Amino acid sequence: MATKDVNTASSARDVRTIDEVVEVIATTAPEIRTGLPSRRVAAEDQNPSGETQMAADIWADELLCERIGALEGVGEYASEERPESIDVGNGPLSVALDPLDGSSNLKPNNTVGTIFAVYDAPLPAHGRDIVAAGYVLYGPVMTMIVARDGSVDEHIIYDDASYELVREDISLPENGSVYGFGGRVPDWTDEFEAFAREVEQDDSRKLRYGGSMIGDVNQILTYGGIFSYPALESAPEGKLRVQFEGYPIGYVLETAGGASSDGTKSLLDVDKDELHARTPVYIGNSDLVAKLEAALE
Ligand code: AHM
Ligand code: MG
Repeated sequence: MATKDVNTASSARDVRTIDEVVEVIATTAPEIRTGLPSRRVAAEDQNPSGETQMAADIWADELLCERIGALEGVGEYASEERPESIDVGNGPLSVALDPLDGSSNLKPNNTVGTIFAVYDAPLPAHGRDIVAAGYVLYGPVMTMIVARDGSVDEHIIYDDASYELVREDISLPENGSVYGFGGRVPDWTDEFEAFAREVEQDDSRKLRYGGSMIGDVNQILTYGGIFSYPALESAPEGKLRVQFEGYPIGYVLETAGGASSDGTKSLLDVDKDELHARTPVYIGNSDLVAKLEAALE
């Protein structure tokens, strides 16, 4: 469940490559945001998870693939939008992206994000191989969260592609005050529904669910609480993907002193060897995630 026992980069070369990946993610973000207005339409294709892709998903993936793939220290690139990982060089690190998380939010103009994970292993990699992870949140302000070297930092990204560190070593606030749970309520398991009702009983907590994991997770990082896209009766593995969503968000939350779980163990300990495998996702304050695990037992 909770640890601060996260992996970090060991060589100077890997540290430099992570710096470069973060730089690409930050400097490409304003361009992605500028390109969204004309790409809020469904594309003809489906992604490997069988979901309709938006034109913006495909475009953001291609743009980021080209730039991340050009970095010398990166050997493999994969994303939620392409079936296989691709070789992009001889570097030892792999980068896995959800180029536009929550892209169904483009139509109603709600929050979307870009999630990244850097693995010190070939893809599909294991959660314990992550050496850095984070995300860009395209909200009223563009912010970037980066977890690496045991610290979670927040940056503001400006329209001219410059970015500024605004918060260092973020810790999840205690006494979390927000919660957000995905999936249809009638599709929740009885155990999860009972847990959700218990969470709601505390009148200091408010429901916050926006349909973009990154927007919802950033609320948890700001106010504390619990987010989940749970195991469903119709989908015991939930919806979110291990490599592109589960591991990176688990890494961010655990580095911030919170907890992550697939229902029984840390997301970072999930063993799935298929690139687009899914997992239930539960993240937030350690006490709430411990209660959740007890409720699902
Ligand atoms: P996506 O990466 O294809 O956008 O799908 C992931 C998103 C998450 O951001 C969010 O938590 C979830 O799907 C919302 O799903 P739903 O629309 O079923 O509530
Ligand atoms: Mg996603």
